[in-house]
Amino acid sequence: MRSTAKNGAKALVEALERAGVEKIFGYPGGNVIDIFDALSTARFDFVLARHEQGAVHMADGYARALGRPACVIVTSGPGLTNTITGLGTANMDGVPMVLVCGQVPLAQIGTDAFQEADTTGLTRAVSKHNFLVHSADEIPETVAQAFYIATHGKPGPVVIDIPRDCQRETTSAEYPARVALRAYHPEVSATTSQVNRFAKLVNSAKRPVILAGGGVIASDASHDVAALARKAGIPVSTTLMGLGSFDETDPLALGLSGLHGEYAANAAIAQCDLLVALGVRFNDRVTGQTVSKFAKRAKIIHVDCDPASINKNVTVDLGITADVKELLMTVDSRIHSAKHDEWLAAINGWRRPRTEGLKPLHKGVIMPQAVVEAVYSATKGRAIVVTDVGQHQLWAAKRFRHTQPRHFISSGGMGAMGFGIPAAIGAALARPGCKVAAFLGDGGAQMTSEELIVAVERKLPIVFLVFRNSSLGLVRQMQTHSFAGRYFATDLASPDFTLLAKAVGMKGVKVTDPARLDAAVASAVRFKGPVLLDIEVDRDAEA
Ligand SMILES: Cc1ncc(C[n+]2csc(CCOP(=O)(O)OP(=O)(O)O)c2C)c(N)n1
Repeated sequence: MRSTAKNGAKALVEALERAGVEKIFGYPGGNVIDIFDALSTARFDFVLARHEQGAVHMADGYARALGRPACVIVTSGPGLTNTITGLGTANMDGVPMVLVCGQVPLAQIGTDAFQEADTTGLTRAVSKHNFLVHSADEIPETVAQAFYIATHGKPGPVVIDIPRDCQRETTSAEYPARVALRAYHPEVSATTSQVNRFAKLVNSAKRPVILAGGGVIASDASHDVAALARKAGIPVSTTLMGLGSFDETDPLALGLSGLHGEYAANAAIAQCDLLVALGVRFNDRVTGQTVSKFAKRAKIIHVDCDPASINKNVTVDLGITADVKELLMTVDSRIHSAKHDEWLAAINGWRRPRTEGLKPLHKGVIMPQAVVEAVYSATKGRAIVVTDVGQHQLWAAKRFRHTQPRHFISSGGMGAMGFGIPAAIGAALARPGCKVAAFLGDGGAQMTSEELIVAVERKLPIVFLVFRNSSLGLVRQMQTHSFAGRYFATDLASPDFTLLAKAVGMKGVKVTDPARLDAAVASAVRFKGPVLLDIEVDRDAEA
């Protein structure tokens, strides 16, 4: 069946509808003006960010909270270059999204035309794949392929660059019924012998540990990990990206491991005889700088959907390229019930009391850890936690007891300051009715504060918590320990964030008194719309 003729912009909009897109994040400009004209009569909810970096981080937060690919549309040149940090963040953390950008007309590519940028070159290193469209006829099929690539195998961002003349020329091309990609077949299953070896290693281990990463959440395998852990009596630690993949109120939970992780989790990994690593990348924050010392008494099983990650950073005894959920479902019947009482007792001996970090360092000054506790209790642990990058990120990661997947959203691999505000907006748009707690440093909050107004426009139930320590805290902490306290470029003046909030029509409250902290947080959590708490915290507290 041939559809009626339309221009390329309309073909794009129809293809995005067919791909299941509901919301589009973005920013207009001359080289996407035809696309925006087509959008004006389409049924999408278009979210206008205030900066293209904000649009991509919003899309990222939306995709992570919802578990579905997000869509972004920006213009050529500066529109595209502003997205690079957002793309890199999504690429490192395996977040599915399709970013469409405008391009100068085909004949002008390479002529230094106004707002021309080499999108293919610029996005190659920060996207999973990129396309440059050469005619309107290619648009529907390219959109279908882009969503396929973004969501199959290790998820990631895919870029479609559409020259302006391709948006304007006529096409009657149809959205394909099936995607046929000759060179991309990421779906791989474990062999029977791998499944048997997995079961044999687990059944014979005396001191096993599971390490759950973001891949567990991406493959929707949280229940399967919990089933394996409980049946075989295996404690579970998570990476930053894996927080929420295992209920931290479970006695088998060890919490975060790695550079900033819990002592007990790291001790367990150092002492275990089997490490079952599921959906992790083994980056340096997980393994430490000396990879040879990581889990050095253990046999290591590594299951990941990305074949390139197996034996990349850590040499393993059994590497399986497979979907984590599918593998765990297959292996389940071969796993024996077991208890490892002595091992668990040893681990329990390594646990540190949760009161650590709550004792005030200076009288009358709020401890930042107490802010996280206050949010946990006011939201009964049910908030979606979004963070920026810095000390506050680590306190939010470690002190909040994460119980559900897709409820901890943070820039893990890239560690991009400025992620928190827009990602919180994206998460709130993805999950209407859910309270979102955005943990922000006073540094990171200044990087993307232009997006606060979007939370007001949309009346989103977000509590923005700015940890005012008047410093770039995590860097200052490094200067304390590694540079004998020679502080440089880490003292930070900040605006009165409550006035900034008020300027965009948001409620803003200053909190300085430790005795008022719990009540202020509880009242902000009860508030229906967006609210910002500017909380003065102890700058000497360490993460
Ligand atoms: C875009 C970007 N620039 C620089 C850094 C390096 N960096 C990591 S943490 C940090 C300090 C963050 O300070 P703040 O936002 O105030 O949070 P805090 O550590 O005080 O909680 C810096 C500068 C980064 N991660 N991202």
